[in-house]
Amino acid sequence: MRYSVLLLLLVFCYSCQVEKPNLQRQYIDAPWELYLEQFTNPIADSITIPSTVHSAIIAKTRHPFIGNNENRMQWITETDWTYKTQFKVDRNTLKKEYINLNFEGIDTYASISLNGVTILETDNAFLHWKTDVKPYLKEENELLIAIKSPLPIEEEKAAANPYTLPVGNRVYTRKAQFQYGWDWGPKLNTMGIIKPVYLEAYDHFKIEDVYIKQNYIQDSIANLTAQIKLSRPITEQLTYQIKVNDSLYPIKITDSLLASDVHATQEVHFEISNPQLWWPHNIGEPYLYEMEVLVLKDGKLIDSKKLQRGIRTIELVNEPDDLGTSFYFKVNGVPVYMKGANYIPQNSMQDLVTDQHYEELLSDAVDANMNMLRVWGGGSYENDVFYEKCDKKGILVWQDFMFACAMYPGDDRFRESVTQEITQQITRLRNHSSIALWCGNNETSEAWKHWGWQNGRPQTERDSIWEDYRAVFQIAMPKYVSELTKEPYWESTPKLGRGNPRYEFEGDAHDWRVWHDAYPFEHFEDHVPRFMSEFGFQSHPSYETIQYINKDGSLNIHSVDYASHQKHERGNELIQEYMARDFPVPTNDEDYVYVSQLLQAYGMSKGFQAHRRARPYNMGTLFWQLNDCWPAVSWSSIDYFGNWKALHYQAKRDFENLLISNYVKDGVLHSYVVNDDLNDLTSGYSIKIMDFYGKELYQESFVGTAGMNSSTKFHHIDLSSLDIDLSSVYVYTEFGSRRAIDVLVRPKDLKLPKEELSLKSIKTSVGYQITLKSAVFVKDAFLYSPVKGHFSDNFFDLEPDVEKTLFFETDSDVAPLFKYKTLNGLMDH
Ligand code: BMA
Repeated sequence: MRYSVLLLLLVFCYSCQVEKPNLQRQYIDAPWELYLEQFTNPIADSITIPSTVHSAIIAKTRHPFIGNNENRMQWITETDWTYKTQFKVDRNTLKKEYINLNFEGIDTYASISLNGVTILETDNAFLHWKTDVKPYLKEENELLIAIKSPLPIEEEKAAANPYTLPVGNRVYTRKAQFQYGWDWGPKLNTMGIIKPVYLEAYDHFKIEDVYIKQNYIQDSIANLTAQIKLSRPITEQLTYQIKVNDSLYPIKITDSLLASDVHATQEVHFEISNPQLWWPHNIGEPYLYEMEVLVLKDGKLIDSKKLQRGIRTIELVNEPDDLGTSFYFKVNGVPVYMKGANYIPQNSMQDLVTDQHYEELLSDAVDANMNMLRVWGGGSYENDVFYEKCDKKGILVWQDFMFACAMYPGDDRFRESVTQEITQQITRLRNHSSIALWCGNNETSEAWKHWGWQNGRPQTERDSIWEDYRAVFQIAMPKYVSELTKEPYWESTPKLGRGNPRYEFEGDAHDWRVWHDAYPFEHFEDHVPRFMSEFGFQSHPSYETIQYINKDGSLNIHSVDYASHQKHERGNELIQEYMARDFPVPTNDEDYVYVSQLLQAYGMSKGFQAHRRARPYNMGTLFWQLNDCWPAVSWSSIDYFGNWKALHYQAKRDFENLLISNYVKDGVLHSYVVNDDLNDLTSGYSIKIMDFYGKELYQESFVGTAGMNSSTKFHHIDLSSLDIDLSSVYVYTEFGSRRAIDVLVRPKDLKLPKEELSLKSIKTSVGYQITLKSAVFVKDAFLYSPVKGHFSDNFFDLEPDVEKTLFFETDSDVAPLFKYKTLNGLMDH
């Protein structure tokens, strides 16, 4: 029965595809001109959209990412700018019944006029603006977008507010908050047409939005509803059709002949039998269905919309237990341990981020075995391409709303604008299977409670500020998230600041005891929270990035140029302090940069492993931060030019589903196996203690089982019972496909011998194959080359007389010179 319905549907749908679509879209993307003042000479022309004023004028001025140019470019933010373009519209388009002009993103305060008529005033960079232009559009048109500096507008708004809000005037403008300067980013407060501009012309009506709502999955059936919103209410009967994988999949449509309701929406219910579920990539396949919704009137196709949709459930389990309150995600009913990082905008001039950048960065996340990224609240709701790629690659997204480290105003326009913003953004993103969580803000609740912001304020003022917080994060957001989506809502990250002793036991945590409070890295081992949503440590970027920052092209990390790219006031001091605790401190810059990366990877690895060992108490580890928005000293694991730091290679190792984790506590070596796969693994386990020349001093082996989705303690060794100099040995552990190499003392205390490394390389079709070998144990071998490329592995240890093969991928035709550094090379011999 079901299959006969299916066949009829196929035949019918094929015939409607040949119909000419009713909807026409015309992008107004080039060429635009940019003026300092209207109607004089343009400062830049041939501009394409998206555009920011900074990127548009780089060629005429200087690059804000080089040297300390940033300081000399602040005038750009203080200036008003006008974009102008001319475009033609054909007669057929002009004859259409409805013609709208769409601006998917304008940063921020703009007055927009078409052929001399003001058609729009904008004040929120996170809104999609749309306006009817049928009355004003001609065959030849002029479009003008006059953007005002946000600074005086914010001052006016601040003056109208009855009291001063904690962090300055950025809170008055709905635009990416990091543009005002952050502890990893420049003050590059830009303006522009940051998303596409286009005309949409149609007769009758168009589909405004389609939401494929997943009702339930039961008895091998996925029950779904397509919520279809039309551009206006339609009283005549319409035919709705749903295609899934071009209808080749068993699909059953229940009702499909209906008029839209007064809200112009209609719901069509359908089912998919034996659905293939979507999984994060480390657990299964992120399978996506191709879906298409078609709306016909009197047998004629009026509009259709295609999308890709995964079928899966997501739950946030936040339940009281013996130890506090859990915080973990279940995907398709299975608890999934989250491994990943916090994502910030990839460029201060966000118009410069290409699809290729998204592809590379998100592939790098998958390569490092990450299954979750958090889109941090001080940046932007990302472009569609970001979420499309996360859907395809099986990366879950923790989506913050764009509010960070501040208390926000509560005037009518602000609230109205925020309501529009959150409903628009949820509606835009809710079909993405990657979205796992909607989170109200970054650290706003923590800041209010623990950062001294209430000090000296009268009670009435405190109440009023908190009321404004409640209105958005406790009332509006949870209401719209639950009305518009099925994904969970979390009010603020972290749940509790580290000033609250319960932060380790409830909800998610940002543990900045390491770094901001200068606690030793071992803190991560003794204080494991339920879900670590932020923790981090800074390092210097690649040599390429340092040379780019310094105007003289040098590797000098003490230059004035370079100093302006360290935005944390105690940053360099803290790196130095931690380095002296655990590593030899080199005196030359080139070695110092190398050790700073080892230090970051070393400290963060203690966290990753402690968190994973502690599952199911802890169910997630997201570090601060994946990427950079400009060339800088920062917490990132990948620098602005896409180079992996030691941390990214370390995360890749520590985030593999199967992890051997060894650590020393009070003279005892504890050995764990963590298995994130959904199968038990029984295999031979072997642990050896070896000296640096390959002599075995201790060994133990047995067959063990690492239970699925759990952490198991396999073995321990009381080191004091062995007659071994701990600074002259390494530990080799093997289980299943994994091998781990660990040392038993701080790196600076190792008595590493002089290395004798041999390096051979042979050309391959995509780069070079490199083989390394050493007669003695080598710690932290780092390969580098002046030729741009990517090493498949780096910052690794080498066992004596064991060959290591890796690859260097490059597009360059220049034969690279491979150089290396090792920790052995930095020791006094
Ligand atoms: C976190 C983030 C950012 C900040 C980082 C490092 O709390 O939310 O605000 O950049 O710390 O200080």
